[in-house]
Amino acid sequence: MYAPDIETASRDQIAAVQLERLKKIVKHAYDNVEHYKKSFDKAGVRPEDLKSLDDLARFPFTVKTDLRDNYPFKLFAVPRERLVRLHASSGTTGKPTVVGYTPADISTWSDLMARSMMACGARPGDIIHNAYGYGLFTGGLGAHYGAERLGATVVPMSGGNTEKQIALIMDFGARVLCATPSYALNIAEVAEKEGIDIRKSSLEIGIFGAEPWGEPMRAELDARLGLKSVDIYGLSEIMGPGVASECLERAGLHIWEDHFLIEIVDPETMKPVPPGQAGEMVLTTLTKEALPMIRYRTRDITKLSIERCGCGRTHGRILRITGRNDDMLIIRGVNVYPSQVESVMVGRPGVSPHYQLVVQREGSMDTLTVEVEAEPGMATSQDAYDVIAKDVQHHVKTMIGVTCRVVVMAPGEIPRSMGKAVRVRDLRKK
Ligand code: DLL
Repeated sequence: MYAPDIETASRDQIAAVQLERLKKIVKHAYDNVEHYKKSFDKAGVRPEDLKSLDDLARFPFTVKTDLRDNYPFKLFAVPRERLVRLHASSGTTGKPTVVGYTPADISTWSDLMARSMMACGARPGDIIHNAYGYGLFTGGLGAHYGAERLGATVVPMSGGNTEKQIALIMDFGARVLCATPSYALNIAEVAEKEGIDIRKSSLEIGIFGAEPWGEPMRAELDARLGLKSVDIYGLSEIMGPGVASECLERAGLHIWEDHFLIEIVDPETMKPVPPGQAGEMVLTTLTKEALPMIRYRTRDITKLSIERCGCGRTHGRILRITGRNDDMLIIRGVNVYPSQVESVMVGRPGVSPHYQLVVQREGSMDTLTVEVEAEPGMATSQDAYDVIAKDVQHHVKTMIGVTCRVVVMAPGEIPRSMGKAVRVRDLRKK
């Protein structure tokens, strides 16, 4: 077990570190960012009002549109010249969300990624094959710097060129694979097609994140890649990957509370939910210089547990993120998360774990079509496909209560992801 002092500090020690850092960061934001000055003044609160961690609840939330409204650089708390890196997320509409880092921010991020990777089972001296996309997305460079900080040898592959990825994994002897779960599945599938038994490779650990995935997908990835899949979470607005990560217990993701203060709130009332109940995760950065985020509404739904983990770490654990508020589809009044459909699909006989949901409006009715793919080697007759369609339709109905149309496609017909998979085509918005 690896756990430097702060990872096993008592809850009181963690709270003391948090309060000291929180006071500083709130003042830093107020003094240097016009947006925070205005919003705190409007809410009638000042940094000096922060006497305990609970006092944070008096401060206003920050939301994604605040980043867009202050595009590109107006939320930065340091002069632009002090930034050494920018990242951005494309977003589906409008301007991208821009984030920036000082040298100290990059160093903290590297530390936390190294800490996360260590918790996931990576070790100094490992070869880490990094298939997260490099570029404006934080996954590639985040994992890269973390792997170097850990003392590993990083292979900076980025996404795509899957045959070559497989060849290099086999030739170099990577022990750790970093990728989105959907791309990891793609790697497994291409290896199988090429007749390469990647389960016999040197891979032992998969550090997978950046999109929702569930236990059935974990079992699938463990089996098809012959490794132990571990979940890592993060978001650009707060830092990038490494905000939280599982340890080898695989029982929730440790959120690194010496750098992030977590609240779980009811997304309707914005009041804290009772302990152990699910709600929206709100995060405050405690150490970010360039882009301090005070009470940022992540839109991610989870639960927090502060019970001590079997690994000995004391930092609270969040439950796997099953979906974002924004991803939730409302179909004929029923709330549907793509991840619920995924849990129906993965491991179901006859279908492969690739799928897309197509939502349309016919007259005043929403319709849901689930596009699935027949497993390679299945009979391709219409009769065989009808049996699959009926089976999937029945299980989706049982799981989420919505009757859907199921279209069975031939193996390989659903687009494969190189990064985050596109699971939904909502044609109602057009
Ligand atoms: O996805 C950072 C990242 C890179 C995390 C690599 C892990 C590995 P963004 O592109 O800003 O940053 O997207 C952040 O992705 O709010 C979640 O909705 C979702 N997400 C990230 N990790 C997970 C995960 C990166 N492990 C958004 N499980 C977040 C479920 C995740 N959803």
